[in-house]
Amino acid sequence: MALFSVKMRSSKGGVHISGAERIVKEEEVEQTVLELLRRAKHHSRGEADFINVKVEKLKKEPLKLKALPVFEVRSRLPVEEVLRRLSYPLIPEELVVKTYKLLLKGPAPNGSVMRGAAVIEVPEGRRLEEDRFKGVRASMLDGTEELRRELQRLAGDKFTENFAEALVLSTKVLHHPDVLGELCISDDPDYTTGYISLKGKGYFRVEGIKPKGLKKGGRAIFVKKGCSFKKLAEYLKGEPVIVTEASG
Ligand code: PML
Repeated sequence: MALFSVKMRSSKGGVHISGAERIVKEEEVEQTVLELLRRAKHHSRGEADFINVKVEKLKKEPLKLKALPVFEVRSRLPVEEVLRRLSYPLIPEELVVKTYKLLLKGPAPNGSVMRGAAVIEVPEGRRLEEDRFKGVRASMLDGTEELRRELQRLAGDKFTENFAEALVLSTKVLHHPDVLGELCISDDPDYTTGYISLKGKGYFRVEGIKPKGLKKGGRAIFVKKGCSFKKLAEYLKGEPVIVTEASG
């Protein structure tokens, strides 16, 4: 049966407001386009003056993945210390802290938020993305309704749409053999829960990862030395992935 990718992105005055995507059956395309349009129009960050919706037939069957195991981190330690402890020994402690500071500062060359993720080689911290404004974006992904229901049940009042989407994205990112981890801080000034995902461990939600009101943030993907940026970008952008169920 033919499957379609439906992608939406919206902006106001040239500034990104929201984005979402789904992978759906042919008969669901119309309904999905409407849903994403509605979402683009009514967003907490304001009313969009530009909305782009793209519908594309998939050229291959999506990979079906189980979501990363999710952990809620509760700690009184400073965030930097939490990240250090979680990422040891996969990612050098100083590299994870340096990357955290970079995302808070704005990782693009002019100190703004990047459009996609930075790619950071472990252990030295060399940045591999060719364009430091653009970075690389993971796309062609979705989660099933079953996953959503399980996440709502497991996360309870900590469930958010951002969480479900981020878990799907990070599950895809971490599935690549060269990826060791991903650090994410939302650039939404009101959304202060971020995460670090680590290979073989899971997705760790960190409350208060940034101060409320800060418009900075972004994503960083940690990769093994020798990782080909080109091949990683091809996988992240082009390989369709559906996350079917939660872990645990
Ligand atoms: C974003 O939407 O910009 C990032 C969302 C991060 C979600 C973290 C979580 O709630 O688990």
